[in-house]
Amino acid sequence: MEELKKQIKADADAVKDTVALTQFKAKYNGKKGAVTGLFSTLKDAVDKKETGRQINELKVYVETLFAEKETELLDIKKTEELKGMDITLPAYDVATGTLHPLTKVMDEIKSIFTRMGFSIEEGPEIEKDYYNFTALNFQPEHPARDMHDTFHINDEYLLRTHTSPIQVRTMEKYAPPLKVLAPGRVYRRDAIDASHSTVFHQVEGFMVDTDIRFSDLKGVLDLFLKEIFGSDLKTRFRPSFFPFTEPSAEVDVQCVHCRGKGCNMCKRTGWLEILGAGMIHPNVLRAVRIDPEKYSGFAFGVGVERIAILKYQVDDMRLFFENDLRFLKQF
Ligand code: 2NM
Repeated sequence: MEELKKQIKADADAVKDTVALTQFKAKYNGKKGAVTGLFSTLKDAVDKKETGRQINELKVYVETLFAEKETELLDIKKTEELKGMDITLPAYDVATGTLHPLTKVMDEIKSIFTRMGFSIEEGPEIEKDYYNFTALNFQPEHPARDMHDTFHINDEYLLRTHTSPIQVRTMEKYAPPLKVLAPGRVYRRDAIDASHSTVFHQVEGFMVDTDIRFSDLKGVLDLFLKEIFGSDLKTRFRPSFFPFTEPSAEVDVQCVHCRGKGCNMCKRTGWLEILGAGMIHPNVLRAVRIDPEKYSGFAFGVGVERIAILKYQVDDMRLFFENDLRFLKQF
């Protein structure tokens, strides 16, 4: 038995591949194997129990060596395989999408204003005439109602032409102080060309509290324009008219292209018109039951496509809506 055990060990040590390993196991534990054969000699043994135990021990010994050798051969095989490849090579690129340029600009605008303490509110695109016009101080026959042609759904409902209805809804829902940003998609019945689309995006914002002045509006918008276009650019405010603000202003920023010198983009003026703004009209505050004697506020509105066109120097607004990957991949 001792001799056989030594022989088993020597045979196992000599195994160099899986074929030899299979043969090794067959030689001892197979049907005609040497250890298997010993079991048939049991009937003639003096101490059957002890002999049986020893033979069984040999059988288990063969199995153990077989398992050890199998693991060893697998390790060798893996190491050999790795020799043939450079595991430091970078993985193949996985194709990923990109954010739409309008989403990027929208996110950037939201980020600038939330850092100034504004919260964000949204509202329905199918809106009541009341929230889109009446509550915003547009009289039934006010000429300003013609300022943007509207997609009407019926006498009561329309596609919102600006995001101002969000502000009305917000002022109805919450008491001042308020500092809110209203981003979203809006609709106007315009003829489509390089700078007009029937659907576009707006971000409006407003602030209502005791003692809000025009200087607060100037500070907030000046900071916004410097953040989004560059801190070296000046801003200017010109008098204007909106039904929902009094006084009202158009806000210009120095041309992002020539930085104020005058070029084709700014029609040699050095300035780009970028925002509308003003102090919220007392009639708007009254419509939402805020006392204009106690509270005041400012509001502003900006076109997201307009900012994206200037920031990325895109010359045709239709590119934003055509979903051409050759265009979208550039952002
Ligand atoms: C603009 C320009 C000026 C504006 C006003 C209001 C509200 F609801 F507070 F009265 N929301 N947005 C506003 C004012 C919008 O967009 C060019």
